[in-house]
Amino acid sequence: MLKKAVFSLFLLLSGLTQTFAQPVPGLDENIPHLVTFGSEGDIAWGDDNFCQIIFFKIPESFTQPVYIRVYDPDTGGNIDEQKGEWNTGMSYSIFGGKGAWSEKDAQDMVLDGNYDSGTLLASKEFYENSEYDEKWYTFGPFNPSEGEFRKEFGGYIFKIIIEGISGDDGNLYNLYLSNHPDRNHAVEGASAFYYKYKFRLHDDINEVAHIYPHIDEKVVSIKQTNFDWDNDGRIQIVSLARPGDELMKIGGDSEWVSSTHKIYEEEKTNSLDLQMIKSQKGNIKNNNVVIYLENQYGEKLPFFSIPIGEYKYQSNISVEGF
Ligand SMILES: [Ca+2]
Ligand SMILES: [Ca+2]
Ligand SMILES: [Ca+2]
Ligand SMILES: [Ca+2]
Repeated sequence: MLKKAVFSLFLLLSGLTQTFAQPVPGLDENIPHLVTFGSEGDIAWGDDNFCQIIFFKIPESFTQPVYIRVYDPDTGGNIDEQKGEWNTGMSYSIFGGKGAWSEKDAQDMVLDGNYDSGTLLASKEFYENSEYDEKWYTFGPFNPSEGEFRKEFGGYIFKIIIEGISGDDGNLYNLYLSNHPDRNHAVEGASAFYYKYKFRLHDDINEVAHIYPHIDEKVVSIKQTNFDWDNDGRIQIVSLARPGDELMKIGGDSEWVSSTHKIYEEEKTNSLDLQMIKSQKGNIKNNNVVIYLENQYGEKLPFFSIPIGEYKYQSNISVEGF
């Protein structure tokens, strides 16, 4: 057991897992888009504070330039969520250097604190703009060593902050960490992670979305908190120790809801698979949600775009009955 735990930890820290793709949301997550609303948005539409923070880790061994690419960075057109006229501005800022990740306010998204810590490497504002509608915009190149070096990750960390600066519409978008300026090509051994995740669920009731919080060896219980789930089905916990019969509490429109769950030995140094199964009869569309997890000390747990540990759990997902 100890040997297994040490091995999993080694995989996490050295980045030697089979992580060859860095879209956010991740392929395994099956989440269509991230969501950030304009600064005048109505939180009942599913974004509690109009900001999203995503981290990327580049392994120390990777020395070529990297790029952070954004799909549909504008707010307007087909993908985005309109309220009245399109009037939303969105800023995208990329940070590296000391403090980019290690500043707790960044991990906790403390918007009146030092969340924009580190060295600003690039920044751009987007509004409604057909030039960028359903297109990719590329930030970079960045030298990996411009990130914050963290020995425990075995590499360099970059941070992107996506923040509504005006307007009330919903910006939907995707990210990709690439080693190429004009196409998505994975950076071998890199990964993306985040502590508070804001995204759109599929409209199709048969699509199951996943997130993969990483459970380290000191976690004995987790508290999950979610916002504006619109009673859309259920969230079930699947792991080496759980078949999926334990549910996390969800709430209705504009509601914050939490539930606490014990962690089992087999789950430590692994990822949980939180499966989000839509309501089968609610016909719930455009459902934007927020979720985060904390350990028993109130520290936020990272979700990784690619599950880490002894994956994959081949559970049979039943979508009946909700
Ligand atoms: Ca508007
Ligand atoms: Ca658009
Ligand atoms: Ca957009
Ligand atoms: Ca919602």
